[in-house]
Amino acid sequence: MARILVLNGPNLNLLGTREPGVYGTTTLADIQAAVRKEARRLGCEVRFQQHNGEGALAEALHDAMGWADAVVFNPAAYTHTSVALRDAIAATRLPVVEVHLSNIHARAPFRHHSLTAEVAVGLVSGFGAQSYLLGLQAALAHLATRPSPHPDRGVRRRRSTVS
Ligand code: CA2
Repeated sequence: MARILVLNGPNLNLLGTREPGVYGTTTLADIQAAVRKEARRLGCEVRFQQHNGEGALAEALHDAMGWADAVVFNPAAYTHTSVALRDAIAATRLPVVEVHLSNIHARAPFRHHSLTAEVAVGLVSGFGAQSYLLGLQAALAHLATRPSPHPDRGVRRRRSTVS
């Protein structure tokens, strides 16, 4: 069974409690419940982490190398500023699907560029909480196209037989 880290960056712990006009009324706990339900439907394991600090996010990515097959990551404001997280993603060599609640390209110009998406396998942006479900689906679809880095678990390709 594929194991997926769903990782959230700074201030996303405030979702639903502050600035509902920008980010809506759905809380991070609501999103996690929806992702857990989707994970059950898709047959994968999900673990959640949220950190406000860049170092803690980098450590979560390092730790994921030891157990995760892929990461669904909303780096929040660090998306646009963090060379450290960009390098951490590249160093882990884990497939990372970047997700955003809002469409970052429809917002202020400073949000248009993502440093982290440059090293992600792809980006889902603009679908609210649904972005996380689409991100999870994308991560699993990506894993299905390649052999698992963990031979004892995860998504494995069937060995073809030659007669
Ligand atoms: O749209 C997204 O998911 C973002 O990653 C959200 C970030 C923003 O900096 C990115 O450009 C796009 C901001 C997350 C802050 O969340 C808050 C939630 C409630 C109150 C205040 C901030």
